[in-house]
Amino acid sequence: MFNKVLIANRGEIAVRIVRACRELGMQAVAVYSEADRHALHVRYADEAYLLGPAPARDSYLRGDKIIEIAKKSGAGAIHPGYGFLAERADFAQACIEAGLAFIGPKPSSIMAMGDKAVARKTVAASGVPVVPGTEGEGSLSDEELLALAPKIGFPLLVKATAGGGGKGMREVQNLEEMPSLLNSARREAEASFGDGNVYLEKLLEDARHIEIQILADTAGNVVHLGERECSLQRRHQKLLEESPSPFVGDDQDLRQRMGSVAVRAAQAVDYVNAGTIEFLVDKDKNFYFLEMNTRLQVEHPVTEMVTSVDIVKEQIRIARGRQMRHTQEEIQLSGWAIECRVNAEDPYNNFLPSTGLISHMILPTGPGVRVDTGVYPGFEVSPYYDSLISKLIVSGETRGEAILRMRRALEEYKIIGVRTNIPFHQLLMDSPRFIGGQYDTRFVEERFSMEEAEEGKENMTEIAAILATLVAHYQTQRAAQIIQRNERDTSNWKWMGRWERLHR
Ligand code: MV4
Repeated sequence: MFNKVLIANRGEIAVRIVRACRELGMQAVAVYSEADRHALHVRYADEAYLLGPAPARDSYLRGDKIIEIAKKSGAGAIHPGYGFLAERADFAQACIEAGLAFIGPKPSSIMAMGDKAVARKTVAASGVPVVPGTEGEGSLSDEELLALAPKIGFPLLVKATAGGGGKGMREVQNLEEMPSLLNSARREAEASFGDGNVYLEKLLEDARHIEIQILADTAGNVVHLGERECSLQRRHQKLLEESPSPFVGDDQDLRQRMGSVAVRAAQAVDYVNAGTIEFLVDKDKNFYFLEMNTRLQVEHPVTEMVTSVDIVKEQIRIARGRQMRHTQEEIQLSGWAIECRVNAEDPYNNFLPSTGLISHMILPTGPGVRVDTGVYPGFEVSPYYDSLISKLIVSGETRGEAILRMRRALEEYKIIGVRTNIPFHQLLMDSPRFIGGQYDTRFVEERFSMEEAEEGKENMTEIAAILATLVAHYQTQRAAQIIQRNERDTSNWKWMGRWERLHR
């Protein structure tokens, strides 16, 4: 059994995995690119090995080199984190063939969920509700798709079978525009995934994006850890996640039904380790399977905060063949957690990535605050990888407490040297729709703008100033009235004397 884990990743998630290894008494091996020589995950690990040049294909995507380093260092397992090699069935298979444990699901599960049309068919056969659309898993020709479209109904979505994350996705309003949209979807899918295959789904409008975290061990136990609300996105990049979902709220029946459907979807592909089932939930609380992410996710901390389950340690235990420590009955959601993704990007300039040296940084701390970060003062943010530099997670007894805590933590957070989206999160925390939990997947792109939110704030200071003036005016008037009454009634000094005797 392994006692040393190679972490095939970088940034905050690599640091997070090193911490889990430490707490389990295991050695952690880091790998890094030339741009990451001074990265935090390298400093925290017990050993670190250079992979190659900065571009991911020359470093963090070099599965062959990573396996070679794992063997050389005496690591018995590889944790892929998220992104990079995390959902590559061929890499998971290569690990196993090299005698290394892959801390994640079986290659066959990754494969089945990786093809979205196969995933739909597989889970639907187990009784999991899917959005109405094309059935079957084979490649469908344009002629077949055009014939099926009117039966599904418009508007509909063309989706890439190799897709996920919105790439190769097209909204189609009518049959006339469909041929050209099919064409561009196929071209984009071919360019992104090397696979131009597509399928169709009815478009669900005004839906929420809610996902269920599951854990499964090799003994066949599968549990769910409740939901995460992930509807706050911009161009398919999540910006904020929370658990529980304000939409599910205290509807325990809905939570329980989504949870057991998620467990069923996992069982349909013989799932082991941590995974996430994505659902679309409409306003009538109907929910539909979208896809399964066969990896640890960025937003796993919000689930950790409300369940007290350490998901990464659980992943490692499961990979060591241990049975899960929790039964479904033992898992209870308690309190509320919110995560803001802090990205090195300029919210005032179309969220353009920002790079450079972090010269100063002060992290928020105190009650209910957790920061998972891969950077520190003196670190240079490079343009080679995604712009996530930190995750700010807060928890509270209630959603209200969590929001107030997030505001306080965002105020404490100081990063000098790169621009961040912290101002965006601050405005979001003041937005009535967010505070009311009234948001769906289109909120950020269609109903939120930095300028408008700030405009509102300018008005607010004006309104506050007017109110303060009015209050001051009334107070002066009231003071004047007291003096007037005293003139008629009795002197202030007599009144004071009486008052003092009464309160002796
Ligand atoms: C949908 C959908 C509505 N109806 N499918 C987005 C990425 C991938 N995970 C699936 N996604 C969606 N699939 C049907 N049938 C809405 C989304 C969606 C979305 C779409 C457009 C703009 C932003 C979005 C955010 C989340 C989900």
